[in-house]
Amino acid sequence: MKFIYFRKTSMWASIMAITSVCTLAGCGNSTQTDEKNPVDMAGAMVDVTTLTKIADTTLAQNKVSVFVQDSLTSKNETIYIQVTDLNGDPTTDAHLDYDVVMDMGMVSHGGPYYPPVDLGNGLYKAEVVFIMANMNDMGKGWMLNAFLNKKDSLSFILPVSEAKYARTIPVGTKDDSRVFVSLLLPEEVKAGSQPIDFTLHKMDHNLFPALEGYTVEIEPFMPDMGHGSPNNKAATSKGDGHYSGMINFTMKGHWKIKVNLFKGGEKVSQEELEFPVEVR
Ligand SMILES: [Cu+2]
Repeated sequence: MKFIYFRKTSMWASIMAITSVCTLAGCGNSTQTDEKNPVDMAGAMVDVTTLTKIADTTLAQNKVSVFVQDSLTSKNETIYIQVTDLNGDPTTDAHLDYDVVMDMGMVSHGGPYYPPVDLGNGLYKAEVVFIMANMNDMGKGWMLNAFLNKKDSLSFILPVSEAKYARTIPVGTKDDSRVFVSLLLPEEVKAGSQPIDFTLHKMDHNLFPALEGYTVEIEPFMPDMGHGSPNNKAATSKGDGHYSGMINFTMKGHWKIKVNLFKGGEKVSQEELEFPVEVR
């Protein structure tokens, strides 16, 4: 475990919040499954049939299901929340909101997350940065609290394991203290020049605001061969804490991406970060 945030003063408030959500929703109602759930989502931007359902719950009039790409790890992840009627038909007039909290037993804390994006057909996209993995015997771990039509509160336990290759790393900075730098590349990429995206968030008590105004300098290198690559472009702000640049992997093999944060031409991160990536 690299980092835990102790919020002693608000610890009980957080635990009470979780307890009350569970009481309202009946947490025992939730099922945790790994099965694929084929749903006809023709017309939607995302094909739910290709996703993995990790949880669902049934209410008086609705069914709410939580989908992910494969599984959740400690990084910037996209979660899909689907609202249907009891027959499984999409609910088009639902209002959905959510937040995330990590219950670590004695303490709990939040993490960076973005407002839900309504994809239509009762499907919502939620972008969340899991700043750490669930830990054995320490509370319920990460939970997604969904609020449906401003009246039903649902609480889903999220299985978040350690990312094989670090993708969200905290670093000290000059102005924003600890900043969470999330690389959005998968573990494996293809050789060649390609876009590289990051998100930056800081911690402000229990809020994790997105950060603007940085430049994310990148330097790919092959540790085994002692060389880098030309024609890389630093990632610059696209808004909402998202940054985009270009990275050039000139051959297959094991690479590392060195990352430093700059602001106004000055290096402001206190240490260089290294993100490993396999180029196939
Ligand atoms: Cu935690």
